[in-house]
Amino acid sequence: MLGGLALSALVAPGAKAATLLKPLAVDAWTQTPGAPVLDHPYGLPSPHESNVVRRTARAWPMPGAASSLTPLADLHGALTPNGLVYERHHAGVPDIDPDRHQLVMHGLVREPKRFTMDDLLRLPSESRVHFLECSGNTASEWKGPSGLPVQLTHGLLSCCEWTGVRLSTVIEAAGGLVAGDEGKRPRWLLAEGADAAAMTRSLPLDRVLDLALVVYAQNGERLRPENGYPLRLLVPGFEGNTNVKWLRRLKVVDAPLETREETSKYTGLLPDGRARQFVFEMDAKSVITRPSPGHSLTVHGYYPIVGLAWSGRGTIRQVEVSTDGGRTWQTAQLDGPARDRALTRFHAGWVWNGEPAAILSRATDSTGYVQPTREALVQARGLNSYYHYNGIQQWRIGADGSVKNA
Ligand SMILES: Nc1nc2c(c(=O)[nH]1)N[C@H]1C(S)=C(S)[C@@H](COP(=O)(O)O)O[C@H]1N2
Ligand SMILES: [Mo]
Repeated sequence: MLGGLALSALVAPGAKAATLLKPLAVDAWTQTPGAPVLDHPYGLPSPHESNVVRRTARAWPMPGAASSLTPLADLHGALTPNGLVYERHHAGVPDIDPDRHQLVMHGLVREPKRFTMDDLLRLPSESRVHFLECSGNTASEWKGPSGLPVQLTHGLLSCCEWTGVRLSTVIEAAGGLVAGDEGKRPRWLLAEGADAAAMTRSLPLDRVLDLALVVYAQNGERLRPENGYPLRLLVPGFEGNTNVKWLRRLKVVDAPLETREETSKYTGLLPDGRARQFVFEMDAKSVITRPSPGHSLTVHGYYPIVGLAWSGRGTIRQVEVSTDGGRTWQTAQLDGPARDRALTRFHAGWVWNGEPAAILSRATDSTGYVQPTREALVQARGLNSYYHYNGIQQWRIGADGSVKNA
């Protein structure tokens, strides 16, 4: 672990003798006043961080259909800054006037209702930290190591503090659920977006009622246009697609609507020809973000292994790290108390002796579920699956210090 011996190895020999220290230079930026406060009424990152941006891995065939991925290797802590939250649009980003946008709550509720944004802002609100992951995240690894860096393998992933109104509060504001055959037929919730894709999903109401939020803010400011401004559904732990952006309609129904997004898409073809449908929760997963492909180890000695772990079914109980390709494992330290359905950062100490190595992480969640190997996943689901890949991810370290997805 992070022992005194390992830490002292970080300091160059000789630096301990204070008498040998030369004074710091007085650089130009210390000698003249800096830029005035109003240069950027809305703050921007340092220009020296201009490489920390969302990137896209592929060309999309349809206008507006695109994704951009979060630069996980360059982030710190558990939250994703708003300008770096991954994006996935099926028909581009609509430009919605918040003064004209309305949400309809109808179907099996007593008093179907339309809400303006002002109406929603007057309802009791709640702020919660949750991850969001596209179920297509890491699909690149189904057939084996893709060679891609972590931004492009795992970057359809972000974590924000979301603020909005509980779904149950919105239902209450519409008079509550219609009584009658309650308990006989489970209720479903249809959610519809106002974009040109009219993204529409059916959700099992009993599983989302206490969790889901109708949100208008992320990380303290109103939603970004690309993340659903002015309103989106947030279903903690559920696959990204169900988190309908630009939300305009919620309808309580007594059976799923079998929309395009839950039949031809977002289903998984199994080896026996059957399909998995309505697979909502994102299974426990973890990935090492540092060191990761593109980094290089430049000295023999101590390196922290840092990464992220998350589960759509609860909290992260444990993360283990291996540096020998999975033969032996050590328990990683979790940074702070693990939050429900949120990214949890982990770190483990490692002394690299200059030999080739293979580093991996494995998450266990609060239900006891352990992140599987790729082989186990393929065994269970075959190779025609695309969504919900959560296999253990390995990075190879070469004798030259290079880090590769191989
Ligand atoms: N209306 C609408 N909602 C949508 C989408 C969309 O294209 N239109 N994309 C979905 C998909 S596939 C994902 S993974 C998440 C992405 O959310 P983000 O762009 O805020 O990261 O939004 C979901 N909600
Ligand atoms: Mo997605």
